[in-house]
Amino acid sequence: METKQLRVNGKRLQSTLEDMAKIGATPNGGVQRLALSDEDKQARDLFVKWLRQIDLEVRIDEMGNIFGFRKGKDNDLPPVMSGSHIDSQPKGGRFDGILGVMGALEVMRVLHENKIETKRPMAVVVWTNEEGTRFAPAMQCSGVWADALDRDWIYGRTDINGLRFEDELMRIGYKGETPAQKSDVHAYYEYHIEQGPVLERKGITIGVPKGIVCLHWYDIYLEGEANQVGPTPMEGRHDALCAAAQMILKVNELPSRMGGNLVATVGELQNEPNSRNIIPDKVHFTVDLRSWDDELAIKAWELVKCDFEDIAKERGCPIRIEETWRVEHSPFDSKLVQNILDASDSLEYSSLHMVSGAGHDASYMNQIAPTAMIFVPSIGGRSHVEVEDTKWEDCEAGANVLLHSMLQSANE
Ligand code: HGY
Ligand code: MN
Ligand code: MN
Repeated sequence: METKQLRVNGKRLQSTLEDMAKIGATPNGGVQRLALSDEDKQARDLFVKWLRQIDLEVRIDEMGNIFGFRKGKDNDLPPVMSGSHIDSQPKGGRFDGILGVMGALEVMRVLHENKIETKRPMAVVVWTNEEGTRFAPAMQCSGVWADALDRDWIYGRTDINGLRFEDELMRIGYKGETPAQKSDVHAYYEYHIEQGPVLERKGITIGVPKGIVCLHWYDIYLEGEANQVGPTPMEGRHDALCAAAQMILKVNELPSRMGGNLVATVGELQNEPNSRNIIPDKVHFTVDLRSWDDELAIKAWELVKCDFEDIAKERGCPIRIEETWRVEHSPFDSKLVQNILDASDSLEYSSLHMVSGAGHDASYMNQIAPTAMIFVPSIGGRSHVEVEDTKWEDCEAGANVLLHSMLQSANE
């Protein structure tokens, strides 16, 4: 068949997504597949089985990244790669990450059953721990592969129960032999739900991000003085939770203080001893800052860090600040972006140039290879929630655009 006529099998894509959604299914229709959990392992095992069914050469590296390689006519040429992540948020959705993995798998299935030979080899990839919710930071293992994050630092990261990344990776049997080291990649495409409201609001099928914002993650630790809430006068208390509360409001005010073009969020908080009749003496909370403008995000951080130090002093609550992680904003490769726009046009899908406010493994891949992304609408603009949803016909449309964008790159 002429490659221009090729289309993905939308029903098969839907059924693979439905099969994956059964793994870690939550009562309200979402998924919980935390990185390196048993559910993550189950989904990985199923994915590897599917790779082998279409004769892809499977390689698993020392970070648990899974690659499925498809030969081309000239296997000395750098491959065209596509992938995303299988891990999810604690109460995550059925499309975040997994749509990009299943979309790339569907592309490989179409090429396999139509016996399409491409000039270049191709590969589908699952990056370990994109979410960073169990083991912070995010995009860890694409970061190691892109030589932007240190393998042993990631190996030593612990979850809230003190379990180490490396031990959990070994426990699920995915600490592979292959070094997690970058190699030449001709083009990297990542297919993903938009996770925002823009495409749905504008009635557009395909989002084509010009790039991804910068992401900055910080961890704040406060020490107070615990005491019985009854007899202890308000005067002279060192209440770590009140100090945190003031700081959290400062984070929330930051975007307007900086004149916009920034989002700032405190998403995680631990409070000890977390008993209603004890003044809290240990608090940890996280700060997530994002902007297309890296300098603005750094300026915002310097500003709010001063506020934190003033509040800590005023309340007599010593503070420890960890500048945990920063990844620069990533402007995508204009040629690959054009490939996606052209593929959308030839398939007669509407498309829109936009920016990704969500982080993706493409942030790191963009540092070492020509990279671009394909978005499809999120219903209600919701994501990282159990109600996350995307129309099946949009899933099919995005996979068709991925198919033809990858073919364009694989034959040049
Ligand atoms: O944080 C993010 O945007 C992604 O889900 N890791
Ligand atoms: Mn994602
Ligand atoms: Mn996510």
